Amino acid sequence: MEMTLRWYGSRSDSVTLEQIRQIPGVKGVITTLYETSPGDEWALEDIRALRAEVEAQGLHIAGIESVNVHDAIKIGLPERDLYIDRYCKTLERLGQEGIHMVCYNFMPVFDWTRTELARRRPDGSTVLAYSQKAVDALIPEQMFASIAGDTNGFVMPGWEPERMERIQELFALYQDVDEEKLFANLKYFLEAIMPVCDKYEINMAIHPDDPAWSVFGLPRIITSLPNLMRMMKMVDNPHNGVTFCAGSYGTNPDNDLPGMIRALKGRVHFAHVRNLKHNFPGDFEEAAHLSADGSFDMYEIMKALYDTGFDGPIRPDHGRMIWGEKAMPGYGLYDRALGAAYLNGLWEAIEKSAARGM
Ligand SMILES: [Mn+2]
Repeated sequence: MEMTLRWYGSRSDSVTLEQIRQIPGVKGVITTLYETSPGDEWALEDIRALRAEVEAQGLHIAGIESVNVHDAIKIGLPERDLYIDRYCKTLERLGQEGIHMVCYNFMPVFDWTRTELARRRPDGSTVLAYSQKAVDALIPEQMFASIAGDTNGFVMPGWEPERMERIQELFALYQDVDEEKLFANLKYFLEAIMPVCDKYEINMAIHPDDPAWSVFGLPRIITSLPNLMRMMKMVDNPHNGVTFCAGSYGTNPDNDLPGMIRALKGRVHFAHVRNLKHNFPGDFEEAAHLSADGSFDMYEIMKALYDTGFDGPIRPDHGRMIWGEKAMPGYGLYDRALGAAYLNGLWEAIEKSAARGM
């Protein structure tokens, strides 16, 4: 595995590359071209400039999160071929620039969903949280307004105000898209991009739906092991893989996280490892990465990655807001750096125990 940190670019992130470089064991960043929109063809010179900026600080780009998929592709509109063609051009250029892992998602309308961005925990830290009761009481248009005041002034990826203004229109477009249709549209997309992925050795890593169930009646398919196995089989190419996001799959306590990693051996191309605390059914909040602070066994998650020979980029995921930091909720420096150090510690212990035959 390679420990990395997500970086939102010098224009949007409060965390700098200089700071990231000082986190022990972090040599790679996960980033994207934040000025692009889904459906844009990325210019080679923009990719080169981003790469040069990262490399000037002694780091490298370990992968892209994300190259977003245009809604026409998810919905299956006639113009999808045009957008798939552009997606392929972007992948080609990333491959030419030595980037071989691309994260994406296939979630309709909403990216991740939370009902609170700053729930206070007993230790005074604040975290992102989700309450099904709160979601059930909202209409989709209110969702954005209800969290907008807690973003610390940052634009949350997937929750851009321009996108939220189009919510009703988006819901109408997805009206006839059920789970079966979404699977079919994903298959169409993957089959079209696999030749480019084969040529440039690009590992595609689909991010799970978060939370791992239908929200506001929209179909969600990347939620469970049976659905993932269906996806792996429908386009059976090693470059068709997953982002194993512990926090997203773990929103559903029925998902056995280490068991899923073991079943997906060879197809996990990227890992997001964080912890959640389930309070009661339908209510969870994000926790520190430490096993004891939440509901997941982080040792077992890392052990499953180790045992399956995982060698892709890994990153700590959302962190708590601590020590007075003002940053994009979930993406401050301090708690993610603690997360990286902790995960590196688990990995070293697992590696050394294995070498001693323990
Ligand atoms: Mn994630």
